[in-house]
Amino acid sequence: MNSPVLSPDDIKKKAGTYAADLVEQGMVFGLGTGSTVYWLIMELASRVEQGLEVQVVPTSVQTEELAIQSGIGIADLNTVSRLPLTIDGADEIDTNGQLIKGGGGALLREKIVAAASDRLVIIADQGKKVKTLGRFPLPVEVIPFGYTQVQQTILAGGQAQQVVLRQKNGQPFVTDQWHYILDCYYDQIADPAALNSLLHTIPGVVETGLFAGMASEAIIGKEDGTIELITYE
Ligand code: A5P
Repeated sequence: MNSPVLSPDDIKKKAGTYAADLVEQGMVFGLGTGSTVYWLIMELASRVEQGLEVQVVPTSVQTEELAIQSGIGIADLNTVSRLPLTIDGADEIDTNGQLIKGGGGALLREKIVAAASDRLVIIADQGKKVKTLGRFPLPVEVIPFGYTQVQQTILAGGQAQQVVLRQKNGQPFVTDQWHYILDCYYDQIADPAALNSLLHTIPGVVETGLFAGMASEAIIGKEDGTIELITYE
């Protein structure tokens, strides 16, 4: 018998649903953003109906609204010391577990929550796995004031081929924290930690979508319906 070939959304559903087993009764944990996390929230919603009591620190307004609609409690990051766990999606994952995030524009809160977490578990479909980061344009969150200066500086640095202001409905896309996003096109990002540090030296850069050395594990959904579990050093 041939193995099933799951649709992209069904693969995300598998990974998201699988991750719900990491959540324990009474836990306060970080909840990411995106279409894979959506399925985790749906699974949590059904477990909440069956008596699961948890609180989440949401990484976006979108996730917060969805969590509230699903009966999941919300915690304020300012009231916790550390989070034992955060589960989030990613746009690219390299072989060392370094990530590009921010395709949905939530990278700033996602990075703050990830940094506050003892364990960052990434849920994704197999298409997100790459040898070296860079196929996906790198989102860089910037202050709207003078953003074209940041754009020019990134380009002048020589590594990015193109730096594009993200738009929505013909207007600059505005993040939950009222910033803009520059999508930066690289051939390859050989040293994500170094590029992250370099970008942070530019006045006006708030955060980058490079998450280096932050992910501890990944739950990867595959086309044949199986799950690959990866642990990073
Ligand atoms: C949100 O800004 C991103 O970092 C998401 O975590 C990422 O885009 C993954 O989203 P999907 O699960 O929708 O692919």
